Amino acid sequence: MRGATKLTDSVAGSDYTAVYHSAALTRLTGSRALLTFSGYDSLLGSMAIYYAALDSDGNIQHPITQLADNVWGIQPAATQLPNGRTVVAWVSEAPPNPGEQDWAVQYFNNETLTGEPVATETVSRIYSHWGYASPAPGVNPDHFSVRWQGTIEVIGGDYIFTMGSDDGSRLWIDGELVMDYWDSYCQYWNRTVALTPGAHSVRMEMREISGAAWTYLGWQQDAEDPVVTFAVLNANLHQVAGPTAVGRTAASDGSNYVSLTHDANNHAIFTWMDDDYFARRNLYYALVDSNGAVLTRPMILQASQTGASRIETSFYGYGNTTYSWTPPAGVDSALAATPSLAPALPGGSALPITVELKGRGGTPATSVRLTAALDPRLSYVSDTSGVTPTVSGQTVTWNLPNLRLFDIRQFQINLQTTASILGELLPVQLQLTSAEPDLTPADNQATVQVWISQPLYLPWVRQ
Ligand SMILES: [Ca+2]
Ligand SMILES: [Ca+2]
Repeated sequence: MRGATKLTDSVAGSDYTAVYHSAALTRLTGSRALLTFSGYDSLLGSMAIYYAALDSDGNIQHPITQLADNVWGIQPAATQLPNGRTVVAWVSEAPPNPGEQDWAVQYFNNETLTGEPVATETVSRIYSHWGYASPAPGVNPDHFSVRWQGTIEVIGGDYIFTMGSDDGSRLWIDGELVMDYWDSYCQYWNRTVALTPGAHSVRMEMREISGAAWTYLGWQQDAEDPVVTFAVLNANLHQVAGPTAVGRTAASDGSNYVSLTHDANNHAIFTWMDDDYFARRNLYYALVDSNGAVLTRPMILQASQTGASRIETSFYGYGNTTYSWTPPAGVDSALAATPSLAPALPGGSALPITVELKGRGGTPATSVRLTAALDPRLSYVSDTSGVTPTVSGQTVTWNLPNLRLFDIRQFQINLQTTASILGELLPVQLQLTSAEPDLTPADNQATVQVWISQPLYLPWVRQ
């Protein structure tokens, strides 16, 4: 057994990393565990998503790696698919940046980008912390300037650009100067820019006067609703797709927690909840493949489809779920009746019987019929189904609408009795049928015993 071990003090060039919320552990093949968490990146000045892998001895098998920056996301969850790829998902306050891309970089040994560059390179992010050192071979540690040029692809809308540098910097989008802080130093600046869908050219320049130097450029859509976001790691835990938004949560009060599981076909299954623990009426669902393609955009399973006023889940609906379910192909209806013992006054009314009909199969049940066979000493009075039953002798028959998957219908049946012997039990046999054969006939029947009984009120004694 290994004692508690500190993973790290800081990551990604940050001065420190503060982990917010709880970290999640996911079991991986090869006796490994994936640790996912969100942390505060002091260089970015914002939250970022991180992951790392441990081996079975608790040693770091894959170092802590930043998966997405500037996300304001919390508590990422993960699931490893049968093909070895792993999907990590989290909730952001805005759609993610379009991911890494090529930026052509030019370094100049002056503060004014004058003359020929002394060094060039291509980087995938504008995100560097050079400290007091030179940013590239042949470049001064002070009194230098840098130009980045690239093209970003956006889905369109208002985008918040965050530019930061030590010392000054300025930003052009499609040739227009949108931020100019050339004479400033060591800060972050924001500007919201409306962008049409498609490609836009971006140019950023910075200058270093002296001391430490760093730089950053990020952008994200200006959105108010939380966004479920994911990325895909390959078997070696290198990022191969994303970050990608599966779309907005369908309700503005979507929770900040997402759960993940998978099926046998290498699909990651996303579910998340409404935020209000006491009034959760919606469960959201989306399906993603191992290449990062969104197969099913977010859809809602409503509480009305489960018959309860809210959906019960684990804490905040968060976690790495381990279970997925495919409805059986065919018709499977089910019947329940409560109470199983329904008290009745001698020669009077019985406590109403509540029947509940459920659709559990992938195929709708048609010609749905409920029959109640009453004891000879019972008679039908009324019900709340909205359907007028046929009464033939002691048999009451309701012809009901089709029962689809997740349908739940409840109604009450009021009965009267002629029996008067206390303690007598009068059976009511309930049977649910449809035009199709039922996959599990055993749960299509129920019995209620009407119990002839006398209400007895005990005196209240006060000491
Ligand atoms: Ca400086
Ligand atoms: Ca059944």
